[in-house]
Amino acid sequence: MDMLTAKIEFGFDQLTARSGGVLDGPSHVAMGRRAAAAIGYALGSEEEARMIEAYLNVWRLMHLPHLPAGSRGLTRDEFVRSNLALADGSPADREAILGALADTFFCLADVDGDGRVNREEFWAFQHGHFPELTRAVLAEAFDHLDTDRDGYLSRQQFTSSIVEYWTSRDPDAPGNWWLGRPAYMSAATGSATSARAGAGPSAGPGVGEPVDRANVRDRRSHSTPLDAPVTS
Ligand SMILES: [Ca+2]
Repeated sequence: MDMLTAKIEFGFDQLTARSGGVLDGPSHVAMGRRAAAAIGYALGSEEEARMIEAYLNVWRLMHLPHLPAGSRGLTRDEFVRSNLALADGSPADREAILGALADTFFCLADVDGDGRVNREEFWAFQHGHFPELTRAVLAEAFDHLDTDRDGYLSRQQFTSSIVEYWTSRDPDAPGNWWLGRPAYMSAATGSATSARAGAGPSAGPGVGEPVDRANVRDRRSHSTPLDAPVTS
């Protein structure tokens, strides 16, 4: 399996870890709710409603038009196929679709609106999408995405990381680390080459370290009814 397919599959599995392996409307509501809770917005608040609405819009604009007739959600195969088509399609299409989505996501992630995403904002945003990823994994991701190491993801770093994660076959693209250590680096398929892949910083800032600027309202993560793991 090529590295891009491995990234897409891993991403889909993380994205749907709590929605039974299907990407659909309700799973987007859950993402918005989790992201809002991670930021510290109160349950039932206007801010939470706006966040959920933004995620529903992503569903409506990005995925709904591509659903097979009669289907209510995207399966892994469908998701991988449409993502590969986007990756191998024209750069203009990629920019129009994924670039625009990445821009929307940047606005959602930059909670304090200072034009950059700090470590805590990154965690809160990613937690909405990928609730199974730990703080340690996301801290390692942040370290690789923050290529100039200033403690923030610029709009450019943030959006290009999204585009790279979902479409790039460049093994050196920083965006491969969007969800932490890339799956293909530790996967069995790459066992022969994985030894030389671990060139990143060995001990970056870890779990217990205080966040440099915790601009997100607080660190509480309210659990929500939809936040419970869906066991299959
Ligand atoms: Ca910010």
